[in-house]
Amino acid sequence: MLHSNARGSHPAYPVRTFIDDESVSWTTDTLYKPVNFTHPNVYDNIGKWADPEWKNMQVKERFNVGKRITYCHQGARKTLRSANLLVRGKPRNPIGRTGMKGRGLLGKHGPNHAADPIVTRYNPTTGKLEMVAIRRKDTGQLAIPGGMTEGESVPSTLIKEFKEEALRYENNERLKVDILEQVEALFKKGGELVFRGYVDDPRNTDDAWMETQCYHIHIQNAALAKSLPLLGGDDASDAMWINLDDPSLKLYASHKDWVDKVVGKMAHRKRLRSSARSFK
Ligand code: RP5
Repeated sequence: MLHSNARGSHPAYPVRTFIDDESVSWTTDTLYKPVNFTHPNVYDNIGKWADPEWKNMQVKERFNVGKRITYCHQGARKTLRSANLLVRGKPRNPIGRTGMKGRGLLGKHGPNHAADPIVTRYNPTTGKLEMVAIRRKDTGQLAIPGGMTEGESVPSTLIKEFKEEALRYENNERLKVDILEQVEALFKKGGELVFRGYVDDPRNTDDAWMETQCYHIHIQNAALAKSLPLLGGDDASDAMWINLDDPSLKLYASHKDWVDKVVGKMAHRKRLRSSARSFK
């Protein structure tokens, strides 16, 4: 993976130093002068969700950064230190150069952890596999309704982000009781792990990057899926069912890679079901 989004543009970022495919790897010798950028919003939130600047951190604080968890190598859980992702004690992007140092919009030095729920159904009319997607306010792209874990567990982030970004049910007791309880019960079952690791996110830099744990939750109950009150909230301007059978579908960051895995898995299961039926 050459993390093309992490070398690309973001509406809130200055233009990065250009990095061609050959120069991504840290082991390639090249004259490298990355742009230095940390967004003012990060400085405003130091001590909340953002770390202090590296130069202002005590030796012990820096050492503790090395104990942070990364899932970058095929989803294996390691500390940054044991995964060899520290250079002179400071975390360095596991995939390679991004053309930018500093933290951009990301608060943590090293991995910034997120959780992503892929919620699917078969459309009752077309029979096609669909997913609940949101439209992100920052880039305008369609995306999985995921979010930062912010110290919470992955299961509680999955349901929290899904509710915040994709559902609107306030002041509607019927939705709260009938629908929300069923959705929460589905999430509580846990879903299936699709991916765990580095996200090719356009906010990544050499010093800070996104990692996620992505879970698949399929809604079999067609009536429940149909009555989800989909409406964008928080970081999302819109929420909707999208057809996953669309070859032109583009999604934020690496989201399409994980969605493709789910599409493949569901197609395989469908084939197994129909061959089991033909043997009866
Ligand atoms: C992506 O950013 C993750 O896959 C997740 O969808 C998202 C989390 O960031 P916010 O939506 O909270 O900005 O890398």
